[in-house]
Amino acid sequence: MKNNWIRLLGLCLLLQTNQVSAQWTGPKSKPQVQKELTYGPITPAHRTDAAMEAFRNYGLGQFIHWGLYAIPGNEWEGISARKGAAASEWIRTWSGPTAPKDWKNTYDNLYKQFNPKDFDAKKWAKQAKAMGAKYMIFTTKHHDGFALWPTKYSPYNITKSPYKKDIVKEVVEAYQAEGIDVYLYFSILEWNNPDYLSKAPQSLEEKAKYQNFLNYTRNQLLELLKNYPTIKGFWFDGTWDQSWVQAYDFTYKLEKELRELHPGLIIGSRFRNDEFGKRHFDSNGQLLGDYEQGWERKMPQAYEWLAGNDWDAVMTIPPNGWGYMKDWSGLYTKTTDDILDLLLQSVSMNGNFVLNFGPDGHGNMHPGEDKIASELEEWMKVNSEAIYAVRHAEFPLSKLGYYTQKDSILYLTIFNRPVNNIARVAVPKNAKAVPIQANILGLDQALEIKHADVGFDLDKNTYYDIYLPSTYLSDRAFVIKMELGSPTKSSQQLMEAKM
Ligand code: FHN
Repeated sequence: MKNNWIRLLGLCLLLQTNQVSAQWTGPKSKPQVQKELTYGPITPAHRTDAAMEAFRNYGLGQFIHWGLYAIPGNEWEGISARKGAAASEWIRTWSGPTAPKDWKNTYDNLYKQFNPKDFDAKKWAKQAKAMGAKYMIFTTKHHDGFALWPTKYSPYNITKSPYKKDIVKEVVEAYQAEGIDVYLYFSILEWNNPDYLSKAPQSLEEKAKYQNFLNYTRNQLLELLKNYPTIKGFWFDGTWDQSWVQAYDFTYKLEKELRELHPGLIIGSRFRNDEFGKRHFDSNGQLLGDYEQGWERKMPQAYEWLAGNDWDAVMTIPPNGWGYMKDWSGLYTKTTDDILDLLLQSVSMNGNFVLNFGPDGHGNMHPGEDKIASELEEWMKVNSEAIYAVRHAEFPLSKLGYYTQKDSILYLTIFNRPVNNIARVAVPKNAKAVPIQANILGLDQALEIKHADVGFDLDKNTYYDIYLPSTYLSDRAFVIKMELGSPTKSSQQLMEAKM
C-alpha cells in the first residue's frame, strides 16, 4: 500500500516536471499565481506595427546555415562524423573512436581554407525568391564563433580567410534586392572563446571573464545593427547555458538597447529569460519576445497550443543537420510533399515555416536542396495565394488537408483526395459565411457545390460538398479556393422526431 502511494507521488512529480519542461513546445497553461517580475516582456504581446504584420504575412522563409562546418560536410578524410557529432554544424564536437586525431585543432584552422569560389549570393537569393521565400535567416556566427562578417571584436572572422570579403553584406544586399527580408542568426554560445563559460560565473576571475564575453556580445550585436541597418530582426540561438540565464539584468538592458536603436526590430523568444530562469515564457506565462521561437524540427499538434502567439517553425531536410551534409544516404530526407505538408500545417495555425539550406564549402547548395527548391517553385507558382498573408480559419478540421483564410476567401489545400471526388467542407450550423463559389487554383473552372445536410443527430455542423472533376489529376497537394458568403437557405429541420 505504502509502495503504491510512493509510486503515485512519483508519477505526479514526473507529470509536473514534464509539464514544466514541455511548456514552450506543448500546450500552454498560465500559472495560477502571478509573480512580481522586473525582467518580463519588453514589447507588448501581439505587436501590431507594420514590421510585425509583415512577419505574420511571410508564410515561407529560408534558413541558411553556412560557416566553416561546410568544408567537412559532416565527414573528414572519408570518415563519417555521424556516430561522433550531434549534427553536421556541430562537427567541431566530434569525439569517440571515429574522431580524427587532434580534430578540434584541425577544425579551428579550417578558416585558412575557407574560399568559396562558387559563392554567389545573388544566385541564392534568386532561388529563394523563386521558391517563394519571403524572409531569410542567415548564420552570421554559429557555435564555433567564426564570424562571417569583418567584426572588429574578434580576429576569428572572415577577413582572416582567403575569401576575405564580407559575406553577411553580400547576403543581406542580394536578398533584399529580391524583396526578401533578412534576419540575422546569432549564436550567443561560443565553443572556443576563452571568455565563454557555460555555468554561471562564481569566482571574481570568472565573473570578470564572463563580463568581457557579455561586452563582446553586445559590441558584436551593435556592430551588426550598424553595418546592416536594413535587417528586420535577430534570430538568437545558444542561449540555454546558465551563464546567460543568470545574466538576466544584462540581457534585459541589451534587448531594450537593440530595440531602441532599431525600431521595429523583431526578436523571438530565445533571447533571454526572466529573473527566475524562465525561458521563452516568463514565470507568469507571458511570451518573452515577439514570437514563439521553440518550434525547431517539431510542430505544434494543435492550434490551441500556440495560445494566440506568433511563431515560426524551422526545419531541416535531413532528420537533423543544419550545416552542409555531403552524404544524405541512409537518412530519411524530407520530400517536397513532406515540406508542403509542414508548410500548410504552419500557416494554417498562423505560423511561418522556415526551410533550412546548408550550402557546401564552395558555396553551392546540396543537389537535394536544389531539387526541393525547384519543386517548391513549381508548386508556389500556382498555389502561393493559399500561403501568403493568410490566417487560421475557424472551421472544423478537415481530414482532407488544411484550411487557410484571407477575409472572405477560404482555401483548402488537399493532401488526401477523397476517392469519391467530393470534398466535404464542414461548417458550423450557425455559420454566417459558407462556401458559395469554388475552383481549384490553376484550373479555370467553377466547381459545383451542393449543400449536404447529412442529418447526423447531435451534429453541430452542416456540410458543403465540392465536386472535383474526375479528369483533374494532380500528383501533389492542390488547393480549392472558396468564396464565402451568406447561406442561401437554412437547413431543413430533420431532427425533430421524438424518440
Ligand atoms: O545548436 C543549434 C543547431 O546547430 C542549429 O543552429 C539550430 C537551428 O535552429 N539551433 C540550435 C539548437 O537549438
